[in-house]
Amino acid sequence: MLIEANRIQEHDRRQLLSHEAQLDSARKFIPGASVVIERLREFQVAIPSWALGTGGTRFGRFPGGGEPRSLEEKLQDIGLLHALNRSSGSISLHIPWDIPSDPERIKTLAKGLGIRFDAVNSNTFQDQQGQALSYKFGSLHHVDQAVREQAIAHNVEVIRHGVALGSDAITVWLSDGSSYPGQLNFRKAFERTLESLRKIYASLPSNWKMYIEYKAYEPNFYSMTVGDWGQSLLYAQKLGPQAFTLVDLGHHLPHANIEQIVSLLLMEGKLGGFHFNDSKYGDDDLTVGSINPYQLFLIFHELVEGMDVKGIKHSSGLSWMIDASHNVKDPLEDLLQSVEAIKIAYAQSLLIDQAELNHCQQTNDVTRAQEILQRAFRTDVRPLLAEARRLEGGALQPLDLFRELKVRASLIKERGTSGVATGL
Ligand SMILES: [Mn+2]
Repeated sequence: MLIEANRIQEHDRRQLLSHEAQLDSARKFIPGASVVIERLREFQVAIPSWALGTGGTRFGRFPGGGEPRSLEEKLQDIGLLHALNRSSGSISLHIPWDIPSDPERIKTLAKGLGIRFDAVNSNTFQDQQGQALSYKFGSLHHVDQAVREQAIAHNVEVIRHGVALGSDAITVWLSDGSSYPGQLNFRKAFERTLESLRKIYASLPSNWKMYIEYKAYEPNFYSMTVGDWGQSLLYAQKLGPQAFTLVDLGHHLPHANIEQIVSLLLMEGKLGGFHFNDSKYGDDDLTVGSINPYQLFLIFHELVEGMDVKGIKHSSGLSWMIDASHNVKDPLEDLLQSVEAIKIAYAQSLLIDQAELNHCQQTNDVTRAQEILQRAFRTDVRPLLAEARRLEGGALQPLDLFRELKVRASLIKERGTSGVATGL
């Protein structure tokens, strides 16, 4: 299914009067509204290929139908999102779930939909059919060199697929760890992992980046070999200038101050990218902004402040990606909500008067500092988002139009109810 431009224009025409009234009022009380709109027009968030189908838990999965059955259909789904919100112009692939049989054809299809290829992801957290050696006790940290070599070869292969599609980064997330005390020598596990990562790093093209994602626990419950930002940063520093830390919002212990982590990684020039989601208890992978939008705003505040100090371009300096799972919502609706939440937090963070905040910090005016942040957070920036979308040819209200056009019903008609997206 494709959403034709005239359907979007017709929707925007119907909404225009009320949109303009809201935009006029927003412009009156938001200084620099035009600059925010311009920034929003550029901002893109990558959609992971595995988020287009219904997720599940170890207890069950309740698919809603019309799931993409191939890489082509995954691209088409992201094309739908991008047509509606003009901010979902890239895809993050997962190998081996998304190996393109014909990279040139896939590239042409993506180009036609205005989609580029973000970081490619390797998978050594599960055994694939026909795989010679098992990752039951880890991959890059495994005690058996033959297992490590197999995992290294897989990552090199992922880079090769990424090069063929025009991607320029690989994200390595390891489930390696231990579930019981005594199972693992921490130091030796770190050293073996570093040696393995060095071999993968050596095969990176010169314009590529390697993102090292950390996670506090799960699937291992006693230790993780890349368990926190400190460990990830150690690897990234030892590997070299093309290696960076990747922050996934769900991969921390409860109450971690993620905004402080972000600030310090940026200071060190080692923040590579972001996986957005939201959580209440653990790695819940819920819709971005659904549980704790204030934390998301505080993170964006540190991101924007830190990027500005370093002269990093907001839209392309870091890799922005959603990494969520949709168990009870339509995946495409959930993704529209997530992209919207990310852009709201970003736009609000642009409203912070940095000079005024800096003055408060220098004079220990704690009360005023809080007021500055919360004034920005409590500003309704949605008319600015809508205007940015309209100017880019997107829908003023993407979710409404998605429902009006009965997109899911069309996808079910096209693909049936029983198809399962690869990787799920
Ligand atoms: Mn992630």
